[in-house]
Amino acid sequence: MQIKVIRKILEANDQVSDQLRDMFQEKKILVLNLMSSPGAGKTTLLESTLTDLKDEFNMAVIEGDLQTSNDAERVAATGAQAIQINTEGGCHLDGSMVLEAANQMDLNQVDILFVENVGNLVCPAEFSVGEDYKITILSVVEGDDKPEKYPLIFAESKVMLLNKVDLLPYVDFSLEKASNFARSLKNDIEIYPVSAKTREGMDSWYQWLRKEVKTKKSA
Ligand SMILES: Nc1nc2c(ncn2[C@@H]2O[C@H](COP(=O)(O)OP(=O)(O)O)[C@@H](O)[C@H]2O)c(=O)[nH]1
Ligand SMILES: [Mg+2]
Repeated sequence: MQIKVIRKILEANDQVSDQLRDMFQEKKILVLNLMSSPGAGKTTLLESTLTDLKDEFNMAVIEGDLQTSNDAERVAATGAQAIQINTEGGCHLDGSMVLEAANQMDLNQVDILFVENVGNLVCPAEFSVGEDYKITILSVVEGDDKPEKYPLIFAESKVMLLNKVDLLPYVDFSLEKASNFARSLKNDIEIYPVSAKTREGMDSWYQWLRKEVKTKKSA
């Protein structure tokens, strides 16, 4: 019985996310669903990306958190259009929340829409929000066994960003071990070690964004 209910919830979400996907496709917006545990650096990565690529792309952000509009304020300070969703206890964003937020935004000239999901490595993986790709950020302070412990989110992701590499000298984290686990779950996952703080490695991430925007526009 419980399984049926869960299936119905996921099916209802798939319908809304298909609607979102059509809307985003029509406008040729690259939509990226950013997922990670709390504190891995999603908002910091957005702040750096929005600042560094400001002159190249029109970017907008939908922020998801249980409470507060802190993250929307942080990203809006870069000049990007940003809107905050508060899930008030909900552990992930779903299609209908993102649809409501998207309807309040001006997406006509937007090239990239980032959706910062609620911080955890479990629930967000289950729910599509109409994105082109899911991106998972794992920071090096969390331990290199996380892809093995939370396989679904990594198996669902197009890209894994290994953030906070500036802290590698202080923690026991093997980039190779984390990467190998992630590849065993998804063999073509793209992996970029970065520091959203010092900008180390960020150029590879930016190159990936440039490539994907181009593909989207020509589709
Ligand atoms: N050393 C270091 N700290 C970082 C980096 N990225 C984020 N942080 C810090 O990690 C904390 C959480 O970052 P935040 O972006 O709010 O994470 P979020 O919860 O995933 O959005 C903040 O104190 C950031 O300054 C990084 O690349 N290196
Ligand atoms: Mg955040």
